[in-house]
Amino acid sequence: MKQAGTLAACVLLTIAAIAGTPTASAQMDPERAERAAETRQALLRVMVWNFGPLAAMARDRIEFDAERVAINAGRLAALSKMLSDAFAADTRGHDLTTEALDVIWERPDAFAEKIRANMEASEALVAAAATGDEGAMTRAIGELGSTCGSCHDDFRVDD
Ligand code: ASC
Repeated sequence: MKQAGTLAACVLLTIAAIAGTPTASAQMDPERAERAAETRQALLRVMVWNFGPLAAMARDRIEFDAERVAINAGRLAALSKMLSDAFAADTRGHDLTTEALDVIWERPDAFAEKIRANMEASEALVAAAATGDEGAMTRAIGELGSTCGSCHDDFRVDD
């Protein structure tokens, strides 16, 4: 009986190891997970705050302001570099208010590639802003926005 119990425990542990299913308790305490989620949401909120006006300019919804593009582009390039650290905490298995999908931590290379594209596109916008060419800035804003959307397609809960 004791042996059967030990065998059952071994089988379960092996299944858990193969499945690689993270358990909340094995990861981090719930408060840390909640803070991690809040931090990445805050980062993305500040990114949206900086990108929003640029998207509105590119869509001709507000007046184009090259100086504002240059300022916000610089901020976005800095913020983009924080994404990988902000998502480093694997919060799978925690009960959180989040749109982050588990696939972020299941396919870290694919996620890192999305971040790399965002960093590159924000640097390209900084470069476009330095030229003072409105057309170049508008195109670079569109390309930066599409890196946001491309990541959301695969790694964020559908709206
Ligand atoms: C934004 C915003 C996003 C991106 C995305 C572009 O302004 O909040 O998530 O642009 O919509 O595809």
